[in-house]
Amino acid sequence: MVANGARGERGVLIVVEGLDRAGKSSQCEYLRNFLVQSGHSVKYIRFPDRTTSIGKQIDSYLRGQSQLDDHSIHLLFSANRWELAQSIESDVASGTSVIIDRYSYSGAVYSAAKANPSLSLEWAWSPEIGLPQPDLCLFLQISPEEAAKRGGFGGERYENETMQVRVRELFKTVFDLQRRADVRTVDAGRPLQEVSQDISNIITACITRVDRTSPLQKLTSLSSGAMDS
Ligand code: Z5A
Ligand code: MG
Repeated sequence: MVANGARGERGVLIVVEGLDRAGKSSQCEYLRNFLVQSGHSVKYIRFPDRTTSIGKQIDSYLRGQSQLDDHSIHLLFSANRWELAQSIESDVASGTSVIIDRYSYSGAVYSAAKANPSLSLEWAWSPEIGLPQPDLCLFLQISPEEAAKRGGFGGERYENETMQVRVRELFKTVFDLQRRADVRTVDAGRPLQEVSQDISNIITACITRVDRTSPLQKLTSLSSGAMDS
């Protein structure tokens, strides 16, 4: 695998998505080590980034310590990505690969899963348009039964059966519509090492395939993603 920096190429932008307890953060950690050992400079970001002032408002909302209108919290999640967008772009441009744990796809589907009549999936996607488009999105798929074996729901908002069922369906819809995105579904219900092995194979192929002399693209509207394909 050709490490970043070689021939002045940019880094790659990889997003890891999936349902609750699919193992996203565990696999991001694995992926970071895998890329570092392969000679890459790597940054790991997770959304929500609860450290910023916007992130602190999100954290309080998720813990049930504050109440916010559905649209307002949705826009805060998006703003939390926008506040890091420039630094992601400049890191990637200077040869650092960036791994992101949850991104715009989670942003759109969790809000749309609330089934608020004035918060459609299209509406939820709109503020994401123009953010850096990942070179690859790994979608960690897990059945409700396998997820349940990893412990019960935690105490945060959205950690309940009704939300998770809707979120599962909406992830399918958003990936069908955003066909520009290179999405690879990984069966995450298997032992950690088996999942990691699949991920390293997919990443190695992605790094070879991506044209790292061209800049990152931007996320487009959901419908334009479908029409272009
Ligand atoms: N949200 C939103 O509404 N809008 C947005 O724009 C964004 C997010 C970005 C908090 O997210 C909530 O915010 C989330 C979506 C919403 N709500 N829900 N549900 P978060 O990312 O901060 O949530 P988290 O705390 O990281 O939980 P998680 O993502 O569900 O977990 P995970 O990262 O997928 O799993 P993990 O922490 O790696 O592993 C979970 C456990 O399973 C742990 O004990 C592991 O050791 C174990 N594990 C992992 N993999 C395996 C395998 N393969 N076998 C056995 N056990 C395993
Ligand atoms: Mg996580």
